Amino acid sequence: MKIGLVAMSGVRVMTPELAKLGVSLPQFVSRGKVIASLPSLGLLTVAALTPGDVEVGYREIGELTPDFELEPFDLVGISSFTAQIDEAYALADRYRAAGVPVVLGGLHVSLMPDEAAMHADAIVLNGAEGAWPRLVEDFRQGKMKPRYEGLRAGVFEAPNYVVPRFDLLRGRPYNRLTVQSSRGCPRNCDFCAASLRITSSFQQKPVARVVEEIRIARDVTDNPFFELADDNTFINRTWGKQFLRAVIPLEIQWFTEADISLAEDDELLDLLAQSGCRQVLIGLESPAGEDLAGIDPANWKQKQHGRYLDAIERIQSRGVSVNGCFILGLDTHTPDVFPRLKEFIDRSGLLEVQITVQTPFPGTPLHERMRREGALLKERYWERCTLFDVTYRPKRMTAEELEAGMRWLFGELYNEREYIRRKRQYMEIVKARM
Ligand code: B12
Repeated sequence: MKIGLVAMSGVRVMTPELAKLGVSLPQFVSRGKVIASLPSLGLLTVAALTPGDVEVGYREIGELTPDFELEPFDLVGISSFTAQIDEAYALADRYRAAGVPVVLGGLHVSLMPDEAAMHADAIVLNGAEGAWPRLVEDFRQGKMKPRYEGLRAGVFEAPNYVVPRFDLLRGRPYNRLTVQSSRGCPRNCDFCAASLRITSSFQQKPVARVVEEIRIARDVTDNPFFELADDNTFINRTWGKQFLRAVIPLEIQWFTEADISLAEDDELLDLLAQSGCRQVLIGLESPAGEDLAGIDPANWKQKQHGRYLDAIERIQSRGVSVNGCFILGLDTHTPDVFPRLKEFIDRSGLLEVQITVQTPFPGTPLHERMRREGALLKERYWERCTLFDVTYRPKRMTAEELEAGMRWLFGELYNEREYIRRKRQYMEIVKARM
């Protein structure tokens, strides 16, 4: 028996002006190209959960073309993010029309199960852990069910935990690989459509397992840069310090996502730098604290806002850059948010910034609220869930103003001159501490 595991790859932007602008903005494009080559850690995990006597083919599809050739698999499993879900459904429909049963799983499927079920012989909700081995056995016996619920907790504990099949990547040209050290995030922001939605609580992998995965993954590619596929890595600082101490001897370079509280602990920051961490991505969200009311249930982000500049300085002075992420189009944002954000970024010393438009991903509290308020531009807009395309009527500006503001900021932030300026500022911060 041979199972095909298929991931849709690459990055997406629908708005033509942004897509066109993207092509001419050097750093934006280069970052896009670099990350677009990441493999699907979700499917490498599914592959590892597959019984050993079953052959597995791992495939990535950048774009589904009409002449795409279907392979003779006995069963196909397709992964899902919202932005590419219609391509995933189209591929599923084609396989099914050719008589090959299809299983759909992943984030979008977990959030919109009834929609996904129309394009699949079976769907898997939440993590594949706890569901996929059962499904494959059922399939073998000709009694695969239409719906399986995977685990929302305990995914990193025996017997559910498996080392993702990094060996399936051997011989392919990856210069970056992902490893996951945790799932979920206690902050619980209303817009978040990441692993938080498929877990019941924050879960962390034992340090030894993460280190082992890095070692295995490093073996299949030539000295890759590692990205932790986490939502918020350093929630538990004791774990964080153990992890960083264990990473130092590996001599890797890596990147992760965390929240600003990381900057409260000097020892953690020193270890972070020593461990080869090159950058942490942090959701700062807005240039003013008042915009953040209600984003998370405890108003945690709003309470932190006053510490942003100091925290950025403390992290970056160690030689670990901060990639500050901002969301445009929050309820309080008027058109003056664009120059205000530019001014905040100039002042912050941030080496890198990622600006995105607020996106009501289906299955999130934000989506539910906007649907209730009648703010959504269309009922179904999944292909626009790219973090760059506008999908709703903002409260204090028009959708056109939000799009125009995004374009203006793109031009202001992602250009050579601006990058050199930020780099110089960053180097000064690093030197000042030496
Ligand atoms: C790595 C990554 C990518 C890689 C993906 C490579 C790939 N083909 O998978 C790249 C760089 C290509 C990418 C692109 C995009 N991404 Co991205 N990406 C991530 C990131 C950082 C990690 C994802 C990950 O590896 N998770 C770990 C794995 C283990 O979890 P998992 O995929 O959920 O898999 C588990 C279950 O879902 C399930 N499962 C998954 N698939 C399947 C399939 C089957 C058959 C079964 C049974 C089970 C199953 O089992 C797995 C194990 O438990 C997350 C953010 C984050 N910190 O998590 C964003 C994230 C997933 N990306 C996001 C977005 C928006 C995008 C883009 C739209 C950006 C853009 N404008 O282009 C594109 C979409 C492109 C596309 N092709 O769909 C959003 C998606 C939200 C959503 N609900 O859709 C996230 C959550 C970030 C965010 N800011 O919100 N991304």
